[in-house]
Amino acid sequence: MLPLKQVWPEEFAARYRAAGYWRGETFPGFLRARVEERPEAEAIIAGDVRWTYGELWSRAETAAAGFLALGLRPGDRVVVQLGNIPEFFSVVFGLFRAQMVPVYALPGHRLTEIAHFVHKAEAAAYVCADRGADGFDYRGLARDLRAGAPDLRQVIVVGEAEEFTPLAGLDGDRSALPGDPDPSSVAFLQISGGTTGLSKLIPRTHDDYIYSFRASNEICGVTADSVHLIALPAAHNFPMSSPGHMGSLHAGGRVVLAPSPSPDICFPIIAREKVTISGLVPPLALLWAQSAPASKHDLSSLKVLLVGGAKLTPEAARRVQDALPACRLQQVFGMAEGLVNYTRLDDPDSTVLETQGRPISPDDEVLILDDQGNPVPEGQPGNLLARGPYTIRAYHNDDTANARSFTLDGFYRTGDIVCRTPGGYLVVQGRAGDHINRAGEKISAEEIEDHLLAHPNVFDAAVVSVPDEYLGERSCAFIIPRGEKPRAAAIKAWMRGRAIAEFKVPDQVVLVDSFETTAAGKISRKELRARLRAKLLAEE
Ligand code: J2J
Repeated sequence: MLPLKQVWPEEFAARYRAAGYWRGETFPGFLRARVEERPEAEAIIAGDVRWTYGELWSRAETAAAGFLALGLRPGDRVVVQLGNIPEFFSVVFGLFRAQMVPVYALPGHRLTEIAHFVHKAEAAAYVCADRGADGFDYRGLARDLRAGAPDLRQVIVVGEAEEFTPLAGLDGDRSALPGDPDPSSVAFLQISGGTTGLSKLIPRTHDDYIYSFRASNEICGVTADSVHLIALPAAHNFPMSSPGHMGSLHAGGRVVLAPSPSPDICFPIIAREKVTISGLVPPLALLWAQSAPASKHDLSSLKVLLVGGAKLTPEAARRVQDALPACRLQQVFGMAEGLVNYTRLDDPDSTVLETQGRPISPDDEVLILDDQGNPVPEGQPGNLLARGPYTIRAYHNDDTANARSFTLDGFYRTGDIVCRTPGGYLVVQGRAGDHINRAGEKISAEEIEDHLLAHPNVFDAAVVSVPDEYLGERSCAFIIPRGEKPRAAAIKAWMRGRAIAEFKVPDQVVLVDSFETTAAGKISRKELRARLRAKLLAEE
């Protein structure tokens, strides 16, 4: 099994420790500390379920002992695909406690993506729910997964397990549990938005990740009194760490789970639990803003609303701020690879409305370069690169991506085009690469083109992003047919049959005779996609 590592050169690691960013804390270590301080304080709330810190810890230890009893070992990777349910927390803290490594999948992922994570992480186990909030049966997925992944030793199911191992039945000898992990070791694998091809795995260490949400807590005002509503999928990096549920648990606050981010589900929860902070992607923030003024629910407890994952335009930001006057809007521009920027709670309105914030850390190094690698003049757009105490230096097991995504001196090429204001705030202008940011869900054009090319009646395919009033961006697939001309609806239905996340199915399919690339001959895919997008926009 390939070892997990994330290595900063020693001089950097020493600097980050000396500055107090990396304090040697670990996931099991910080949760145990909160339990010792206030075992009866509420940690996780979901509907009628309320777990105290003591109960969360006890459930995590039971799960941890159970994982060991099943034959799983410290260091084993475990793909976790759970929605916003309390067991998400007993499972991941159980894995941390047993020194196992969660690989975070989103509830929307299907067999194709899960099989890729299992393969790439060399996972020993898969944890899922019996059914998702949308009714999807993950046991069927698990069956297909197992058939194609003989090394997957265990499938553990929350709920009705059928032939698999039920989480509720897990138990074992707690005295067999290992001590706390090395804080510089990899705690989990997060997944990348996937600019090219399939998602890459992002190894994050205890030290670096805990620093990112501890510092985020300070920036977002999270304390033991905070009540944090998790409306986005808990496994996503934004609701996990910016400042996220992990931030709230670190602070000893309450985490409230919403089964869906819609206002009709979330507003009653905000009123009932006196929620103080939440995070949303821009389309959802606009939906909340639209519903808030006429809502019969008391939303006055909500003091901070973080919005990020995709660009929030100044006009949209104004709408959100106006609709929730008692609540401070905070823009957040982050990435699972590391760098996170926030507008600050005491920033003037113009900064909050018009920028995507500035980095968390004084030691976040940010470069804005032209395509030749030279710094652009201040205020001009350029490619954003980042290096710092919580930005990775490499993906797991992917030399090709590493060569492309990191400079020799360790900067991560974010793929984002940004400008920097004189005050050091970043304004996102777009993407250098070809991915579609569909309401915060990142879709790689290349990955979707690959699927389309597997269709017998597709000669060639190019997938582009198109501006969309609600989603921010939507996907459009241009297809040159061969043989019998397929219908657009049939292509979409066929894509659904590829067992991929629904958000990856092209929103629009356009059949064309050719891509009209001229005699000038070969052009890059990137150039081709740009031309097709321009043509579509000109015709609209
Ligand atoms: C424009 N683009 C944005 C923003 C992310 C906090 C917040 C978000 C993420 C996230 C995250 C954007 N305006 N405000 O992990 O901790 C786009 C950029 C970026 C990519 C990263 C967090 N906020 N983006 O969205 O790994 O293109 O993380 O590089 O999913 O989302 O996507 P992801």
